[in-house]
Amino acid sequence: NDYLIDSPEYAFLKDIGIERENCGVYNGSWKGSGEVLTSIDPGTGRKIANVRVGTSEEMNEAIKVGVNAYQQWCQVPAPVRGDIIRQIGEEMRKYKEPLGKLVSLEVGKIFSEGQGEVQEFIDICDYAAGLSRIYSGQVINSERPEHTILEAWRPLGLVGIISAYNFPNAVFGWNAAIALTTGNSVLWKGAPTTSLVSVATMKIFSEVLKRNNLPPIAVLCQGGADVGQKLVNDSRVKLVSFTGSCETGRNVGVEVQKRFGKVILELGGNNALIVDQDANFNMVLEAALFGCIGTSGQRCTTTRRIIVHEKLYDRLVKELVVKYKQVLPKVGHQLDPNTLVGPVHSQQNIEHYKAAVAEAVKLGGKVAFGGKVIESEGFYVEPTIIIDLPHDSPVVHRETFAPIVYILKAKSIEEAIEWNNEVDQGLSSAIFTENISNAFKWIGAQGSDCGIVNINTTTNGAEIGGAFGGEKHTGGGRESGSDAWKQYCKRSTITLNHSGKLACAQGVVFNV
Ligand code: UN1
Repeated sequence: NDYLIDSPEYAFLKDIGIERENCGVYNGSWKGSGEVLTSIDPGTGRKIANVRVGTSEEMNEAIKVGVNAYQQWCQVPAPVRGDIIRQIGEEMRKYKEPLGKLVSLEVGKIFSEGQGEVQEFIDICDYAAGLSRIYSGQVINSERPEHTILEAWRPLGLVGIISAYNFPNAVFGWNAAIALTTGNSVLWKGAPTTSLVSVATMKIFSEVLKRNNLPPIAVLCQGGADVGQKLVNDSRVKLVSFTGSCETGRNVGVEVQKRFGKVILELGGNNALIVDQDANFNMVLEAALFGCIGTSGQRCTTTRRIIVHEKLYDRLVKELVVKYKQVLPKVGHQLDPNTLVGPVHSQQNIEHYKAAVAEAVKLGGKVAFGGKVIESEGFYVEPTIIIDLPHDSPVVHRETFAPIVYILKAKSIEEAIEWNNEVDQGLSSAIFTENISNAFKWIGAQGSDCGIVNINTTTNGAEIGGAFGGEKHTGGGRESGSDAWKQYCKRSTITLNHSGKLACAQGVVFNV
């Protein structure tokens, strides 16, 4: 019994269409002639199942299929499109438990977080179904008599989605639900190490399309960098929504811009939680715990820095260490109900963790808690607190995708905000304060420069209703709620002359 899928405990995988050998390409039918990837359980290092991914030629075909399907889909009335998305949400509801369990198993996140991720997919489908009936343009007053200016939002065409391993289901959901509702077709490449989630999600998705006699308006091509490159460089892909590192995202942004395509970039974060001197201390402790070590520190919104007022510094370090001590026995397999912190995703995360701790110590940091890899068959590290580093140490300014937090002591809220903003990344941020002036300073022009600017709640765990994304090296894109849907559309300004006479704007007279 080499593979987990062969043991009865993992029979739930079959309920969501996973087999021992899977195809990683869907373009109306399932195929894949690239290399075989073996998905592993980061909690044990054991094999789950295999996926034969696509080649760049198969990516090329998937693009063709997606573009063709678009021609039909863009003519379907928006509320009818919304109803299809509603049905997809219903289907995700039906499979929430086994699909969420697969998310947990393949990523390494605990059961409730795996379930929570599929819940985000369901929520965005509900949102998109409503959006389909209300998203609209406007009527603008014209300066010319009997003229009307209209603004309309039309689909772009085929939208490419490249998602990361840490949210292998929800990130596709946010993009696909909104892109499809606004009349686009979508082409997805998930992270290679979470190919099973891509396959299971697309199976559930495609059943709804088939049942409604729709062409493959959502296609999938799993694969490596060459396959991703094809998607990025192909001008038939009108928008590329990319989630991943700042480094790769910068290249994606430049490549897509070269061909005047559009991008949505959701890149790294270096999210700070600021603790004012009058903060609700118990709430800070809870927020820090979930923020720093939830999802084993592998959300882009994870709290990476705690910037605390000097009056509360000693107490916070002391009490957070006590909390971490209580958590340590709860580090374990992601599907064990007693686990609070699962493994990190791969050996690579372990290497990054080790390098960051070593560098921090070399730079004069002190490990207040943790700091070591846990020797076991999976990929486990100790949740880690590092103190005494200068706020601008290189390691503090870098995003390490692991449960490490740097606690920094600040003299004032002004200084804390300055440190919050001095990093390259600009995704999420939070302040804990009861002081109304400081709260308004935080959300004002000289406050946090991030896309997410919270007060008295965590840096992570954003809801789908708001726009999700960040500034600076985080890439500037926005997904999910608010008016993020506009990015999946082209805007047409329509001047309509119903006067029967031609009149130039600005009073220009031009006739012979
Ligand atoms: C991510 O880590 O890629 O705010 C996204 C959150 C989630 C999304 C995280 N809703 O934590």
